[in-house]
Amino acid sequence: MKRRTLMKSGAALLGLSAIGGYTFLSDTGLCYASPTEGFNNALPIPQLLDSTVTPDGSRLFTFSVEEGQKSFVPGYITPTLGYSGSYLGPTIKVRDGERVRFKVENNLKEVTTVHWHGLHVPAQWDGGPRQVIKAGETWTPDFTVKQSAATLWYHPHAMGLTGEHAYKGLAGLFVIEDEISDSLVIPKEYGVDDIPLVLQDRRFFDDGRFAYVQNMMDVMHGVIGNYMLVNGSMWPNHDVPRGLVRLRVLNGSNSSVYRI
Ligand SMILES: [Cu+2]
Repeated sequence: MKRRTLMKSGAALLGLSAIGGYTFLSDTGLCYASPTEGFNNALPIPQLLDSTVTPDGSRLFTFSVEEGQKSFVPGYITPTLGYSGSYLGPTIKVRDGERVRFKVENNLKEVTTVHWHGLHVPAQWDGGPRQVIKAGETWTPDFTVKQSAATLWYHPHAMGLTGEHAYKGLAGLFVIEDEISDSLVIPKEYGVDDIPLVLQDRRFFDDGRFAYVQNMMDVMHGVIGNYMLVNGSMWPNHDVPRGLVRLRVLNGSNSSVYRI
């Protein structure tokens, strides 16, 4: 499959009209870019999160939970949430066997948590609903990575707020490498030939705000969007080097499944 085919096919989504008096932003002429037009936005590649080595040899990663805003649809500003930025978060890359520590500062006006989705961690550092980070507070998990190479992610898991926080932009990739992944003859240069693709569908109000759960259909089936984002960008394109390219695809959507 050609890379452009993959990215473009992400746009083929169900249409959605306004339900029950809510005014959603229409996708007419916007979502359904043709194969030869649109896709003029450079694909954003989440940065790798920097770390420092602490005296005990563990690696310390620091990031924050922030409010922000971003224009996804031209002409509309959307209030967002993000990790150390306005939407999504940096990619955290670690190795099997490594002891890692984090400093996570919650700059929201409400609680959140940071859940390491797919990581095998002690319950106290899992970031589930019981590991609340209050507004203005900092959380300092500390664990040893003990699992095979994988593409995982981190996102909030606060009681009653998980879906909304993720929808507004709180999600990032968590990549583990190990001796086996080192030994494989596959692309390994992050952002160059090893490219993350976070797929998300979104629905907006006609003032640009995200339209998360609005009606019983949303509650029962999950919120299905009529706009498609890849790494937080609509209609992205990206030039890749000649040869083999690795795509790490994350379905970072709240409800939708995709046929790619
Ligand atoms: Cu999860």
